[in-house]
Order: sequence, then structure tokens, then C-alpha cells
Amino acid sequence: PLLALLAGVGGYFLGSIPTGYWVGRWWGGIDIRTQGSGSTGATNVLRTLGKGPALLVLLVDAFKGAAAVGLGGALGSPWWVVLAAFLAIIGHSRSCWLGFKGGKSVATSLGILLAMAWPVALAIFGVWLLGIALTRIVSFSSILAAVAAPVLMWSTDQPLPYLLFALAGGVYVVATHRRNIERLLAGSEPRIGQKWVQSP
Ligand code: NKO
Repeated sequence: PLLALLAGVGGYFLGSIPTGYWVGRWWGGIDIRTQGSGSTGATNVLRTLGKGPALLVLLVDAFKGAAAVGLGGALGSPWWVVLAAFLAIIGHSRSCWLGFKGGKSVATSLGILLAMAWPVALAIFGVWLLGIALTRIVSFSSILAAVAAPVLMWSTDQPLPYLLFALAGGVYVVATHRRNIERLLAGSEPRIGQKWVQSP
């Protein structure tokens, strides 16, 4: 129980580190939550501040996920890995430093998957890239990759805890995109490079 508590609490606080909010403040002098989609994720930083800060947010947010996997692994069981990882993606989108809001947990999930099973993670990233190539819509591509994640984990015979993370994480990531899904269905979701015209 102590180890579970360490994994869960440690994972949550790693995920809750508000990278996108900090980069918005320090790099752009803005509150990223008042811009574009209102998300603190790399995509919203890209459309608001540009490529450099977006890459920084992507890398740090992915690293938070990988660190949560490392923490769980150090505690000695793949189940602690899954607990720390799942709490990390909750921490990212429900950060206690941002009034329990945040990003959509895509980059943090990618970091987690890279640390769990990097070849599968690269395949999932490949699905995301395919989505981008076909549509140039980040949210659609993230949802596609989130659906592909458990399928690819299952079809490559990954350990059960990792499969369960991909399943629960995939559902969670789709759920963080509910506003995007409304816009996708309404045909108003902006593509990469398009200006944000509606309110967040
Ligand atoms: O601002 O609502 P927005 O348009 O920004 O943002 C939508 C977007 C939010 O996500 C991000 C992070 C972008 C990361 C790019 C590389 C991710 C590729 C890997 C996908 C992993 C899928 C999740 C697996 C769940 C287990 O979507």
C-alpha cells in the first residue's frame, strides 16, 4: 500500500507539472489557457507561440510521462508502473496548479508508451503521423492514435498491465478531446496553420 501510494502520488505530481502554462508565461508573457483551444498542450502552444516553444512543451510533457514510468519501475512492479502512468495523465489534464485543468494528455501518454514499449510507441506515433498527413488536424490524429494504442499493444503481445494502460489511457485521451469531437462533427476544427476563429 505504501508503494502504491508513492507510485500514485508521485505519478500525479509529475503529470501535474504545468509546462505549457509556464512556457506561455515566460516565453510569450501570456496565459495559454485564454488562447486558442484553452489547452496547455503542445498544439495550443504551437498555434499561439510557434514551433520552438511547442517543441519544448512536447518534450517536457513526454518526459513527465517517461519519468512516471521510471518511478513505478523503481518501485518494482509493472502494476506500480501502470498506476503511476495513469495518475500522470490525470495529473496533466487535471493539474492541481491550474485549478484541475490542463492539457489533453497526448504528449504525456506518448512519453509513457515510449518508456513502456518503445517500438509499439513508435508505431502509435506512426498512426498519429498518418492522421496528420491525411487531415492536418491534430485532435483527430490524437484520437486515431489513442484508439490504435490498445490495438497495437494487444496485437504485439505486450504484458497485460501495459495493455490495460493503453486501453484505459486511450479511453481517457479520447474523453479529454470531447470539445474537439464536437468541433470535428461541426466541421469547425482548425487544421495545422489555420487561425483560431472561435472562442476556446
Ligand atoms: O489544442 O485541442 P488542441 O487542438 O497538443 O490540441 C489537440 C491535441 C492535444 O495534444 C497535444 C500534444 C501533441 C503531441 C504530438 C505527438 C503525439 C503522438 C502520439 C499519440 C499518443 C496517443 C495516446 C495514447 C493513449 C494511451 O490532440
